[in-house]
Amino acid sequence: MKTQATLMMNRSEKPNPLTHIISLILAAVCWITVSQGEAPAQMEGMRIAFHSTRDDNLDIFTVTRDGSDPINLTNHPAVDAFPSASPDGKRIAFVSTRDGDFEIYVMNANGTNITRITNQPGFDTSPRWSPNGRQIAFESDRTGIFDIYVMDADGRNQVNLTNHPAKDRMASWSPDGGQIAFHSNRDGNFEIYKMNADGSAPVNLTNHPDGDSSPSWSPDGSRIAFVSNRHGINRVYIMDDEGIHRANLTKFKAEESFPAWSPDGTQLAFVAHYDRYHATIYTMDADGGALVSLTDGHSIDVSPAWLPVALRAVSSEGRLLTQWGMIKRRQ
Ligand SMILES: [Ca+2]
Ligand SMILES: [Ca+2]
Ligand SMILES: [Ca+2]
Repeated sequence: MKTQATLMMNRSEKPNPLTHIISLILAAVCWITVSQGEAPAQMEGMRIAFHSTRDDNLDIFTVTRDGSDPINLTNHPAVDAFPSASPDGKRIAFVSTRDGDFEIYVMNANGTNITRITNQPGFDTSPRWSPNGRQIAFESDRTGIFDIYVMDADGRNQVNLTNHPAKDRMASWSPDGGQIAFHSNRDGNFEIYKMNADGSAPVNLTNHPDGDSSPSWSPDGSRIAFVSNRHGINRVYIMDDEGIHRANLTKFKAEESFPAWSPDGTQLAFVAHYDRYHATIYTMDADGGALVSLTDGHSIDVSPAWLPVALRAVSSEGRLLTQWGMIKRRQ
């Protein structure tokens, strides 16, 4: 049984750009952050970003937590995919081919001020903003095979953290920023690993003969959500950060992918893939209950990323705080 990551790699090795796009759709898991030591993230007004084929090419959209008010942030004919919000919610890192190659970009959370921060041949993808906002982890095959990299949030000081001949992909920071989870097939099949944030001391957390992929570290640091096909279909699982106490959260008939913790740790977003052209984003409580569909299933909607509410003072109108979504709708 092939994992989605395996399928993705097989497809990405073909030269057809369309297969590259499909590969990207299947490729990564969203990552979220929470500012360590701060009050619990504000869930009211929070939006969820994702990428979608609904406008005939991949663009990044956001919706409210009930799936309403979709906003296309990129609206560009190139591939725009894999959003990751900065911890303060003010910026979004994403992947685009608008300059001819898969590179990582950063934009404001309202879609303005797009800046490219990588410029290397090959796939540079799956950005994951660090909990302190200063760095972005990502994956690149610039050496010929995927490794986990880290760079400053402006693209400087790019460092290969894994530097391993296996495929190392889909970084997810621990909430204290000290460790990074990822998946790798270095033992012959895909497993979830964690390593120190400098790349040292990788530990295999899953040790299972079936495919384990797409880690998402919980905001309190105690759990890691991931995808496994150990029962014949890719489903969302949860384990503690030592790799024990594993439990399956979902029982969809569809393949599932991209688990992503909400910043307050109460919910997970994930994707159900109904077929090659239809995938829907759901949220659920961390015990698997209270399923909510955020998208209508008419397109491929994947890679959910929780977008913390970016607050700003609007004192002239007597309102202390206004969220980005409200600002955008009023413009
Ligand atoms: Ca686009
Ligand atoms: Ca590139
Ligand atoms: Ca495995």
